[in-house]
Amino acid sequence: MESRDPTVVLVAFYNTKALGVRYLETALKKAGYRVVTVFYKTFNSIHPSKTTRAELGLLVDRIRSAQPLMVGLSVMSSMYLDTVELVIDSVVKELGLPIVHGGAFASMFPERFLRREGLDFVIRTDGEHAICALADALRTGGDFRGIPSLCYLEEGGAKINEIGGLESDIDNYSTPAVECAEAYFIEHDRLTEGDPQLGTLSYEVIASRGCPYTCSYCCCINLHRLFPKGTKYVRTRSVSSVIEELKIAKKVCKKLIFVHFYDEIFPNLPGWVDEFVVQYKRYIGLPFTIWSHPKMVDPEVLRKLKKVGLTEVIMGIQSGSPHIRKDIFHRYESNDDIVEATKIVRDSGVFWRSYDFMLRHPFETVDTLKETYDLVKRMHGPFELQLHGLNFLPGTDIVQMAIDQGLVSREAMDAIMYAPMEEQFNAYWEQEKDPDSCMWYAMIYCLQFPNTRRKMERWENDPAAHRGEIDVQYRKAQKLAKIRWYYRKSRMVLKSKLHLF
Ligand code: B12
Ligand code: SF4
Repeated sequence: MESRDPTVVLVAFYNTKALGVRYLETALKKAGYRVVTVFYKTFNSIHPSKTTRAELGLLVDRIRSAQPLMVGLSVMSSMYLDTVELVIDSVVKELGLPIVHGGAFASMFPERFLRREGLDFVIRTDGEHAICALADALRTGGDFRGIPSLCYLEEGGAKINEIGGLESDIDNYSTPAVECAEAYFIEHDRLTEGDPQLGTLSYEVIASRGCPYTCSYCCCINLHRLFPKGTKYVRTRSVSSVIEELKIAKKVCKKLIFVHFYDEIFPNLPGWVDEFVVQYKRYIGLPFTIWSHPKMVDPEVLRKLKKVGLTEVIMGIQSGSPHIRKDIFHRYESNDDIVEATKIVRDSGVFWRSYDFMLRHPFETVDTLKETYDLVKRMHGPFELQLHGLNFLPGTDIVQMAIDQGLVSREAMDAIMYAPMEEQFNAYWEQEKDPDSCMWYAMIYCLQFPNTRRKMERWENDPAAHRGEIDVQYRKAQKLAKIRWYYRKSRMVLKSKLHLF
């Protein structure tokens, strides 16, 4: 027999860890609601797939039996909108329930989700307070129109309320539900009861919200522009709040061996790291990874973090071309800053160093690829290179730049950004068909391993004469990368079990 407490169903898409939804669960439970959380499919960047009819049926049945006041959909990304649309249609047609949408993408494009008179809502940015206020209004028949950050339809069109009621001290949002009370996981036409996060090897945590930088391909700056004037670019939790969350994670996720900090930039407030290292060592003691930025690496901080388990630093570099970085990506570090940052990270002795690049996009030329090759050669190794393409994301500044420069038409851009997810993940902008572009890309990749690197350095003045050999070396480097992946994972497990930091 289902409980009759006022209930909200929350749905996370392609993300079994979904921090946003877990924060909402905490807020709603505190406000007296029963929360049923459905993790709808898991993330798979290699073989992404749209939902099936059977999965939709399972979701509808689950929602029906929970008898909720409303259903909350977390639309963090535009990459899986085809599945979100199918879920909306099923919930509307078969259940006729109010739906509230939230998450980064819904915050940027609320009107897209306001299509049914009176029953659709969007909450922009932080959802904790607004979702509770909306649930209260629906439960009591109260007036929802004045709720800050809420969007809804009224006669004459969409009503987009000002964003408001945000906490500047985000500790006030408490900690996310590490173990959701009533959780279900739907994948491969099956529904499993229980929180899928409990079986994880790695726990994902975020100690702050926001980012101080303005990269043109990222939504962070566009989201920040929505906030009321004066909202800080970065809001950081206290160390004790983060440690409380991790203590719970350690207790309930029995197989846990490492922690990922998903902060855009690891907290750098005065005193924060000093307090963190003491508490992390005392209570958590697991290896962990952080994201960093060439302008933010600090040898002293890395040294302190390494002592208590920092085993990997992931840093976005994106391009070796100063023009692409500054004028296109809006990243203002110099090549010298980047080389120096890689030296600091290398000298810190952190076990693993991964550097991200976005290559072969419409702004790229063979000359800018050569500049990346030259920069990577100067970087201090060893390191892992993560070479990505560029996914244009709706609402980011780079989209308009590509259109204004005549590189892509608005129609073609929309067709790509809103294509089915499989096609979006494979959008590599035709450069993979250009032989010179492929050759320089392969040469950059080969700089990761001493043997393949030596060959590139030998051939770099006349690479076209060695095209076939470069290709052979590239395939060799790809195999080496696979072996390295197993080495890295096994070392991480050992470090975790034996506390080898
Ligand atoms: C951390 C992060 C990740 C982590 C997620 C870790 C986790 N455990 O959840 C990882 C690395 C796995 C990840 C993956 C991806 N991400 Co990401 N990610 C982020 C990042 C940096 C922070 C998100 C976060 O956790 N914030 C903290 C939580 C508390 O906030 P929140 O999620 O926004 O949730 C709050 C509100 O949005 C709202 N809310 C959220 N859901 C709901 C639902 C309802 C009903 C309501 C009312 C409110 C509401 O309330 C929440 C609490 O306040 C954002 C950038 C950003 N500023 O949002 C990008 C971001 C969301 N990611 C992005 C992308 C593209 C992706 C990927 C598609 C990348 C890829 N190609 O593989 C995948 C997709 C994953 C997925 N299935 O959604 C884009 C989305 C833009 C877009 N148009 O698609 C962003 C905006 C960054 C960017 N590049 O611009 N990501
Ligand atoms: S540094 Fe990272 S999170 Fe910050 S704006 Fe740039 S891409 Fe986005």
